[in-house]
Amino acid sequence: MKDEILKELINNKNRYLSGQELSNKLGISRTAIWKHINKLKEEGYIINSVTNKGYILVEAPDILHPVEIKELLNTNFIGKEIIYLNSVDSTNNYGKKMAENDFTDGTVIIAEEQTSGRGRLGRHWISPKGKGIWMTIMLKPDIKPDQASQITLIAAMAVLKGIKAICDMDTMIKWPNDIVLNGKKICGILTEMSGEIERINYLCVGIGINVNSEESDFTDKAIDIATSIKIAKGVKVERKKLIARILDYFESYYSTFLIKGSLKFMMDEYKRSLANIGKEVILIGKDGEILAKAEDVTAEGHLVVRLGDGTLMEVSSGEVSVRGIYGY
Ligand code: BTX
Repeated sequence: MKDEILKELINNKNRYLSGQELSNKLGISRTAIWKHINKLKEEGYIINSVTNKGYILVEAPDILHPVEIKELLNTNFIGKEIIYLNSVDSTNNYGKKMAENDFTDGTVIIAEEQTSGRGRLGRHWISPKGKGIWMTIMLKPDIKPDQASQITLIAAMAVLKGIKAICDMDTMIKWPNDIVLNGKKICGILTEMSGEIERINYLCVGIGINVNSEESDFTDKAIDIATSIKIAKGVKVERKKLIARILDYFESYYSTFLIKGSLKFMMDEYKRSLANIGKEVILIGKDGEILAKAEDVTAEGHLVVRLGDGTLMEVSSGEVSVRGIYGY
């Protein structure tokens, strides 16, 4: 009921809503309305209450309340269901546990803080409270398991476009799963899959974005390679708006991908946004490290590299980890 009241207040931002009006609409007593309003105030919502006029929302706190995010969304299924957590070990872990008992396609898990945020290969992902976007999009795509890594490219495009739209900043994609700004990592994507040889059961698309993190939020080691939108821009960014816009873009690219069955439709745009094309890279695989030059990305999402002897080779993100020689 508290969420219903918040929704009414958001949709009537320009006028006072009387206790009676809310009571008639929601079918609860005016005293109950008053109690819920007090709860919202405790959560940080600034609501003016004026006798004989009613309630008006003056300011919302910087928390990722699902009701507010849903009001900003323009999607058909992504984020129609949002699970909001104050603190969690990892939103991807939460998603996997949730999937044991089924879930609605497009459910998004959002946390204010991750205590054991994960990168690839068990690496740690720094996720301080209230500073970033730590979220997982849960999907049930009818695609082959070997196409799963292509969803990472879609997520990267969606983040890049969302940041451009909301923050007016140009970022770049470091294939396959990072977004970089001024040569430093601003976002990482971790796509995990549960499936069989021929079929995907579900995907967890984990997205971590350093939005309002300060330099002091990063470890000494990470600060050399990481940055945040706030550090670069100098001002705080509204995380809710950024989440909504990223999810809008994600649904748009993802739906087209499912219809067309390929990423061809977005590859020109994707390649224009790539930081590592034409750059020397180190491919780190199970057999050691190879020096190569990144030349292209295929519609299957594979990186095409030229080896020292001039031959071309296609690598998938599952096989290698790519490191730039001079930053990104
Ligand atoms: P990655 O393995 O490419 O990057 C991890 C590396 O990045 C770390 O070893 C560290 O050097 C550096 N790093 C750690 N934290 C940060 C940070 N906040 N910003 C920049 N660099 C950092 C990238 O893995 C994939 C990360 C996905 C994170 C999301 S958050 C929501 C979801 N839940 C979860 O546990 N992981 C994903």
